[in-house]
Amino acid sequence: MLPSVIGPLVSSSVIQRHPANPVLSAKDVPYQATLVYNAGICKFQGRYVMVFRNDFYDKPEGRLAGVNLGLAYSDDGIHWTVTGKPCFAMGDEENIRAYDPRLTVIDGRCYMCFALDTRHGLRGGIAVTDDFENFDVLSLSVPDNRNMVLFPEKIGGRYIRLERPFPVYSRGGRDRFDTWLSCSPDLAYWGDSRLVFAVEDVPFANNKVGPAAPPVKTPRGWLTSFHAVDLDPDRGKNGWEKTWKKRYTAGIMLLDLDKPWEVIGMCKTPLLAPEAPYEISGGLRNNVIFPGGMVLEDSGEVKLYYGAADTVECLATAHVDDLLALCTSPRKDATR
Ligand code: BMA
Repeated sequence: MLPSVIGPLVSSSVIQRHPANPVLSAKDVPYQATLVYNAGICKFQGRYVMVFRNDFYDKPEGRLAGVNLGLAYSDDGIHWTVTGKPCFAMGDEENIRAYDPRLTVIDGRCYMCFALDTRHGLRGGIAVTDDFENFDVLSLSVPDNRNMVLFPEKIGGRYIRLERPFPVYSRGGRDRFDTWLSCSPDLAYWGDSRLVFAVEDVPFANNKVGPAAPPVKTPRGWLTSFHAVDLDPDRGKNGWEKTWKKRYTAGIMLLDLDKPWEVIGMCKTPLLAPEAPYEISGGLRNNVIFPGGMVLEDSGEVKLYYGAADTVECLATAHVDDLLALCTSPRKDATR
């Protein structure tokens, strides 16, 4: 049985929010922008690259006018310059909007996973680019699936992605969404799907768990962030939206290097829980932390980028050894 209410949550002491937060917001964007968040980030050709989600409104707290993906570059991963126009949008009779990009560099090419709302369901897409101007869409899943992230290298000769399908009917007609993994010979055809971990495995979730940033390789395993969602029916308004009863936290785990569907160790408390002012107030949906990018520096510093309150983009840092030391618990816990 999942708990009906999770209660207060705090962030781990090993991670620090960057004093420059938010590192990107609508005021940094030279075209129509309102909510700038849930970015994918990677190091590519000597620079940090960010592709961010931009929901633009006719006026603040007004009506959603559209969604596109913007592009920003940085030399230090902290200060960003947004280019003059959005880099990606998918809108036509069938496709409504692409959003929540995640970037992974594999063999020198940059791959972008994204969610795609369509008139017939929610699809997960994978595109490739070499210049962030031209994108080739390589695959689109059947509905409903999203939050795909690619591992940065082939494992056992196959490309691997984490993903979060939406099994509504078979999980009791409610949100009970888990994290899965699929394999591909070519990034177009996906199969050999397996469950990686479920809502029941995360003590700070009672609603859904999904992939966050693409995994980072360490000698001990794939260091992998995830998002965990709890719902509390007693929560009130919590943002511009009429009512917002969910909370999104970031978790951390380690996956086996050769069998990435095996969780070697999981931290059973949140890595980041909403606490800072830009996470808990003033946003479209407060209490949301949604990581989409993780960079491991040569110094051992890990930069974790996350959307906050579905409104701005933020950065938190930790040492890789401290993150690995958190990933100790078995996936299945006798208490749940
Ligand atoms: C998820 C996605 C994310 C969003 C989050 C919190 O389902 O829509 O884009 O950040 O909800 O609203």
